[in-house]
Amino acid sequence: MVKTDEIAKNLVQGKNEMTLELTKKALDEGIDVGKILNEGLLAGMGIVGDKFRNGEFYLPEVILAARAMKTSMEVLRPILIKKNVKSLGLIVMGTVKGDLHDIGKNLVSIMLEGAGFEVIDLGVDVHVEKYIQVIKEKQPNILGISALLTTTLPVMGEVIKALEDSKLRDKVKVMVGGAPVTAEYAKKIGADGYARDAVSAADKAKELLRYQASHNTNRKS
Ligand code: B1M
Repeated sequence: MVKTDEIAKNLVQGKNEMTLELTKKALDEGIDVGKILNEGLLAGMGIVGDKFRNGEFYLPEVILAARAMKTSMEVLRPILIKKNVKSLGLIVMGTVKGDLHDIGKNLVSIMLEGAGFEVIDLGVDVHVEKYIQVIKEKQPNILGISALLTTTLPVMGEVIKALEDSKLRDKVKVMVGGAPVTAEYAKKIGADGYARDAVSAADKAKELLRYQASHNTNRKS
Protein backbone atom coordinates (compact mmCIF):
# COMPACT_ATOMS: atom_id res chain seq x y z
CA MET A 1 0.00 0.00 0.00
CA VAL A 2 1.43 3.38 -1.00
CA LYS A 3 2.00 5.80 1.88
CA THR A 4 1.17 9.41 1.03
CA ASP A 5 4.28 10.60 2.85
CA GLU A 6 6.32 8.54 0.35
CA ILE A 7 4.76 10.65 -2.40
CA ALA A 8 5.67 13.81 -0.46
CA LYS A 9 9.23 12.56 0.11
CA ASN A 10 9.81 11.81 -3.58
CA LEU A 11 8.36 15.16 -4.61
CA VAL A 12 10.68 16.95 -2.16
CA GLN A 13 13.59 15.08 -3.76
CA GLY A 14 12.38 16.24 -7.18
CA LYS A 15 11.92 12.65 -8.38
CA ASN A 16 9.47 13.22 -11.20
CA GLU A 17 9.01 9.65 -12.41
CA MET A 18 8.81 8.12 -8.94
CA THR A 19 6.34 10.74 -7.69
CA LEU A 20 4.16 10.06 -10.72
CA GLU A 21 4.43 6.30 -10.31
CA LEU A 22 3.46 6.43 -6.64
CA THR A 23 0.58 8.83 -7.38
CA LYS A 24 -0.79 6.45 -10.01
CA LYS A 25 -0.29 3.44 -7.74
CA ALA A 26 -2.06 5.18 -4.86
CA LEU A 27 -5.01 5.90 -7.17
CA ASP A 28 -5.05 2.28 -8.35
CA GLU A 29 -5.10 1.16 -4.73
CA GLY A 30 -8.19 3.29 -4.14
CA ILE A 31 -6.57 5.91 -1.92
CA ASP A 32 -8.76 9.02 -1.87
CA VAL A 33 -7.66 11.62 -4.42
CA GLY A 34 -7.97 14.41 -1.81
CA LYS A 35 -5.66 12.50 0.53
CA ILE A 36 -3.09 12.01 -2.25
CA LEU A 37 -3.27 15.72 -3.07
CA ASN A 38 -3.19 17.08 0.49
CA GLU A 39 -1.01 14.57 2.34
CA GLY A 40 1.21 13.75 -0.65
CA LEU A 41 1.76 16.48 -3.20
CA LEU A 42 0.76 19.57 -1.20
CA ALA A 43 2.51 18.37 1.94
CA GLY A 44 5.63 17.88 -0.17
CA MET A 45 5.43 21.37 -1.66
CA GLY A 46 5.02 22.74 1.88
CA ILE A 47 8.29 21.07 2.91
CA VAL A 48 9.98 22.42 -0.23
CA GLY A 49 8.81 25.94 0.71
CA ASP A 50 10.20 25.56 4.23
CA LYS A 51 13.53 24.26 2.95
CA PHE A 52 13.77 27.12 0.46
CA ARG A 53 13.07 29.62 3.25
CA ASN A 54 15.71 28.02 5.51
CA GLY A 55 18.31 28.20 2.78
CA GLU A 56 18.49 24.41 2.70
CA PHE A 57 17.14 24.37 -0.89
CA TYR A 58 18.04 26.59 -3.83
CA LEU A 59 16.03 27.28 -6.97
CA PRO A 60 17.06 24.15 -8.92
CA GLU A 61 15.64 21.89 -6.18
CA VAL A 62 12.46 23.95 -6.07
CA ILE A 63 12.05 23.77 -9.84
CA LEU A 64 12.49 19.98 -9.84
CA ALA A 65 9.90 19.60 -7.09
CA ALA A 66 7.50 21.95 -8.91
CA ARG A 67 7.91 19.85 -12.07
CA ALA A 68 7.10 16.67 -10.15
CA MET A 69 4.04 18.38 -8.67
CA LYS A 70 2.86 19.45 -12.11
CA THR A 71 3.37 16.00 -13.67
CA SER A 72 1.38 14.24 -10.96
CA MET A 73 -1.32 16.91 -11.03
CA GLU A 74 -1.96 15.97 -14.69
CA VAL A 75 -3.08 12.57 -13.43
CA LEU A 76 -5.18 13.91 -10.53
CA ARG A 77 -6.75 16.72 -12.55
CA PRO A 78 -9.40 14.73 -14.47
CA ILE A 79 -10.39 12.92 -11.29
CA LEU A 80 -10.73 16.13 -9.32
CA ILE A 81 -12.93 17.63 -11.99
CA LYS A 82 -16.40 16.21 -11.88
CA LYS A 83 -17.66 15.23 -15.31
CA ASN A 84 -20.87 16.51 -16.90
CA VAL A 85 -21.59 19.19 -14.36
CA LYS A 86 -23.69 22.11 -15.53
CA SER A 87 -21.52 25.23 -15.42
CA LEU A 88 -22.12 27.42 -12.39
CA GLY A 89 -20.54 30.34 -14.23
CA LEU A 90 -17.47 31.46 -16.12
CA ILE A 91 -14.24 32.38 -14.31
CA VAL A 92 -11.17 33.92 -15.92
CA MET A 93 -8.00 33.14 -13.97
CA GLY A 94 -4.46 34.46 -14.26
CA THR A 95 -1.25 35.14 -12.34
CA VAL A 96 -0.29 38.80 -12.56
CA LYS A 97 2.35 40.48 -14.69
CA GLY A 98 5.90 39.78 -13.47
CA ASP A 99 4.88 36.65 -11.56
CA LEU A 100 5.61 33.14 -12.83
CA HIS A 101 4.13 31.10 -9.97
CA ASP A 102 1.31 28.92 -11.22
CA ILE A 103 1.06 25.83 -9.05
CA GLY A 104 -1.44 27.41 -6.64
CA LYS A 105 -3.40 29.09 -9.43
CA ASN A 106 -3.63 25.80 -11.33
CA LEU A 107 -4.89 24.08 -8.23
CA VAL A 108 -7.49 26.79 -7.69
CA SER A 109 -8.58 26.39 -11.34
CA ILE A 110 -8.92 22.63 -10.88
CA MET A 111 -10.98 23.08 -7.73
CA LEU A 112 -13.19 25.65 -9.45
CA GLU A 113 -13.75 23.31 -12.39
CA GLY A 114 -14.40 20.49 -9.96
CA ALA A 115 -17.01 22.64 -8.23
CA GLY A 116 -18.77 23.12 -11.58
CA PHE A 117 -17.37 26.39 -12.92
CA GLU A 118 -16.02 26.86 -16.41
CA VAL A 119 -12.49 28.27 -16.23
CA ILE A 120 -10.46 30.17 -18.79
CA ASP A 121 -6.86 30.13 -17.58
CA LEU A 122 -4.71 32.96 -18.93
CA GLY A 123 -1.55 31.48 -17.44
CA VAL A 124 1.21 33.48 -15.78
CA ASP A 125 2.70 36.95 -16.30
CA VAL A 126 -0.68 38.27 -17.40
CA HIS A 127 -0.56 41.96 -18.25
CA VAL A 128 -3.31 44.32 -17.12
CA GLU A 129 -4.39 44.95 -20.74
CA LYS A 130 -4.79 41.22 -21.33
CA TYR A 131 -7.19 40.83 -18.38
CA ILE A 132 -9.26 43.75 -19.68
CA GLN A 133 -9.30 42.44 -23.25
CA VAL A 134 -10.45 38.96 -22.17
CA ILE A 135 -13.11 40.34 -19.81
CA LYS A 136 -14.53 42.42 -22.66
CA GLU A 137 -14.53 39.42 -25.00
CA LYS A 138 -15.68 36.62 -22.70
CA GLN A 139 -17.77 38.53 -20.10
CA PRO A 140 -16.98 36.16 -17.23
CA ASN A 141 -18.87 36.20 -13.93
CA ILE A 142 -15.64 36.24 -11.93
CA LEU A 143 -12.07 37.34 -12.51
CA GLY A 144 -9.60 35.39 -10.36
CA ILE A 145 -6.22 37.01 -9.83
CA SER A 146 -3.27 35.25 -8.26
CA ALA A 147 0.01 36.77 -6.98
CA LEU A 148 2.78 35.06 -5.03
CA LEU A 149 5.36 37.81 -4.68
CA THR A 150 5.14 40.90 -2.51
CA THR A 151 6.55 42.80 -5.49
CA THR A 152 3.69 41.71 -7.78
CA LEU A 153 0.86 42.16 -5.25
CA PRO A 154 0.19 45.80 -6.28
CA VAL A 155 -0.58 44.64 -9.85
CA MET A 156 -3.85 43.20 -8.52
CA GLY A 157 -4.89 46.73 -7.54
CA GLU A 158 -3.83 47.97 -10.99
CA VAL A 159 -6.14 45.42 -12.62
CA ILE A 160 -9.08 46.57 -10.48
CA LYS A 161 -8.30 50.21 -11.31
CA ALA A 162 -8.17 49.33 -15.03
CA LEU A 163 -11.58 47.62 -14.71
CA GLU A 164 -12.97 50.82 -13.22
CA ASP A 165 -11.40 52.96 -15.95
CA SER A 166 -12.84 50.64 -18.62
CA LYS A 167 -16.32 50.81 -17.00
CA LEU A 168 -16.22 47.05 -16.45
CA ARG A 169 -15.98 46.99 -12.67
CA ASP A 170 -19.68 46.37 -12.04
CA LYS A 171 -19.78 43.64 -14.69
CA VAL A 172 -17.42 41.18 -13.03
CA LYS A 173 -16.67 40.03 -9.48
CA VAL A 174 -13.00 40.03 -8.57
CA MET A 175 -11.51 37.30 -6.38
CA VAL A 176 -7.87 37.48 -5.31
CA GLY A 177 -5.48 35.04 -3.66
CA GLY A 178 -1.92 33.85 -3.29
CA ALA A 179 0.38 33.31 -0.32
CA PRO A 180 1.10 36.99 0.50
CA VAL A 181 -2.52 38.13 -0.01
CA THR A 182 -4.73 38.75 3.03
CA ALA A 183 -8.42 39.53 3.44
CA GLU A 184 -7.44 43.04 4.57
CA TYR A 185 -5.32 43.59 1.48
CA ALA A 186 -8.11 42.31 -0.76
CA LYS A 187 -10.50 44.78 0.84
CA LYS A 188 -8.01 47.62 0.56
CA ILE A 189 -7.62 47.20 -3.21
CA GLY A 190 -11.38 46.87 -3.73
CA ALA A 191 -11.62 43.13 -4.54
CA ASP A 192 -14.98 41.44 -3.96
CA GLY A 193 -13.51 38.33 -2.41
CA TYR A 194 -10.40 36.66 -1.07
CA ALA A 195 -9.66 32.98 -0.57
CA ARG A 196 -6.67 31.55 1.26
CA ASP A 197 -6.65 28.18 -0.53
CA ALA A 198 -8.10 26.26 -3.44
CA VAL A 199 -10.94 24.72 -1.48
CA SER A 200 -12.12 28.01 -0.02
CA ALA A 201 -11.71 29.64 -3.47
CA ALA A 202 -14.46 27.36 -4.81
CA ASP A 203 -16.70 28.25 -1.84
CA LYS A 204 -15.97 31.95 -2.26
CA ALA A 205 -16.78 31.85 -5.97
CA LYS A 206 -20.17 30.28 -5.24
CA GLU A 207 -20.79 32.87 -2.52
CA LEU A 208 -19.92 35.75 -4.86
CA LEU A 209 -22.31 34.50 -7.53
CA ARG A 210 -25.10 33.90 -5.00
CA TYR A 211 -24.70 37.50 -3.93
CA GLN A 212 -24.70 38.64 -7.56
CA ALA A 213 -27.86 36.64 -8.31
CA SER A 214 -29.76 37.98 -5.31
CA HIS A 215 -28.50 41.49 -6.02
CA ASN A 216 -29.74 41.30 -9.64
CA THR A 217 -33.10 39.89 -8.52
CA ASN A 218 -33.46 42.71 -6.03
CA ARG A 219 -32.71 45.27 -8.70
CA LYS A 220 -35.35 43.83 -11.05
CA SER A 221 -38.14 43.72 -8.48
CO1 B1M B 1 9.13 31.28 -5.77
N1 B1M B 1 8.89 32.41 -4.20
N2 B1M B 1 10.27 32.64 -6.59
N3 B1M B 1 9.35 29.98 -7.17
N4 B1M B 1 8.30 30.02 -4.62
C1 B1M B 1 7.98 31.96 -3.16
C2 B1M B 1 6.57 32.48 -3.41
C3 B1M B 1 8.64 32.55 -1.86
C4 B1M B 1 7.64 32.80 -0.71
C5 B1M B 1 9.80 31.63 -1.41
C6 B1M B 1 10.53 32.15 -0.18
O1 B1M B 1 11.31 33.05 -0.25
N5 B1M B 1 10.25 31.55 0.97
C7 B1M B 1 9.30 33.86 -2.40
C8 B1M B 1 8.41 35.11 -2.38
C9 B1M B 1 8.82 36.10 -1.30
C10 B1M B 1 7.91 37.27 -1.34
O2 B1M B 1 7.79 37.96 -2.29
N6 B1M B 1 7.26 37.50 -0.20
C11 B1M B 1 9.66 33.45 -3.82
C12 B1M B 1 10.65 34.09 -4.63
C13 B1M B 1 11.42 35.20 -3.95
C14 B1M B 1 10.88 33.72 -5.95
C15 B1M B 1 11.88 34.33 -6.93
C16 B1M B 1 11.98 35.88 -6.89
C17 B1M B 1 13.24 33.68 -6.61
C18 B1M B 1 14.42 34.21 -7.38
O3 B1M B 1 14.44 34.15 -8.58
N7 B1M B 1 15.34 34.75 -6.63
C19 B1M B 1 11.39 33.81 -8.30
C20 B1M B 1 10.37 34.78 -8.95
C21 B1M B 1 9.99 34.36 -10.34
C22 B1M B 1 8.79 35.17 -10.82
O4 B1M B 1 7.67 34.82 -10.53
N8 B1M B 1 9.05 36.25 -11.53
C23 B1M B 1 10.70 32.56 -7.88
C24 B1M B 1 10.61 31.43 -8.71
C25 B1M B 1 10.02 30.24 -8.35
C26 B1M B 1 10.05 29.00 -9.23
C27 B1M B 1 9.93 29.27 -10.73
C28 B1M B 1 11.35 28.28 -8.97
C29 B1M B 1 8.87 28.14 -8.60
C30 B1M B 1 7.51 28.38 -9.28
C31 B1M B 1 7.11 27.22 -10.17
C32 B1M B 1 5.69 27.38 -10.63
O5 B1M B 1 4.81 27.94 -9.96
N9 B1M B 1 5.46 26.86 -11.81
C33 B1M B 1 8.78 28.74 -7.20
C34 B1M B 1 8.14 28.11 -6.10
C35 B1M B 1 7.65 26.69 -6.34
C36 B1M B 1 7.98 28.75 -4.84
C37 B1M B 1 7.45 28.16 -3.52
C38 B1M B 1 8.57 27.29 -2.95
C39 B1M B 1 6.20 27.33 -3.61
C40 B1M B 1 5.01 28.05 -4.26
C41 B1M B 1 3.94 27.02 -4.47
O6 B1M B 1 3.77 26.51 -5.56
N10 B1M B 1 3.23 26.66 -3.36
C42 B1M B 1 7.17 29.47 -2.68
C43 B1M B 1 7.36 29.26 -1.18
C44 B1M B 1 6.03 28.94 -0.52
O7 B1M B 1 4.99 29.46 -0.90
N11 B1M B 1 6.08 28.14 0.47
C45 B1M B 1 7.93 30.50 -3.42
C46 B1M B 1 2.23 25.60 -3.41
C47 B1M B 1 0.90 26.20 -3.86
C48 B1M B 1 -0.15 25.10 -3.87
O8 B1M B 1 0.55 27.20 -2.92
O9 B1M B 1 0.97 29.07 -4.56
O10 B1M B 1 0.41 29.59 -2.13
P1 B1M B 1 0.26 28.73 -3.32
O11 B1M B 1 -1.30 28.68 -3.71
C49 B1M B 1 -2.32 28.42 -2.74
C50 B1M B 1 -2.85 29.68 -2.06
O12 B1M B 1 -1.96 30.77 -2.04
C51 B1M B 1 -4.13 29.96 -2.78
O13 B1M B 1 -4.60 28.66 -3.14
C52 B1M B 1 -3.48 27.86 -3.54
C53 B1M B 1 -3.79 26.41 -3.32
O14 B1M B 1 -4.17 26.14 -1.99
N12 B1M B 1 -4.16 30.76 -3.99
C54 B1M B 1 -5.32 31.39 -4.37
C55 B1M B 1 -3.24 31.00 -4.94
N13 B1M B 1 -3.75 31.76 -5.92
C56 B1M B 1 -5.03 32.00 -5.60
C57 B1M B 1 -6.02 32.72 -6.27
C58 B1M B 1 -7.28 32.79 -5.68
C59 B1M B 1 -7.55 32.18 -4.45
C60 B1M B 1 -6.58 31.47 -3.79
O15 B1M B 1 -8.31 33.45 -6.24
C61 B1M B 1 -8.18 33.96 -7.54
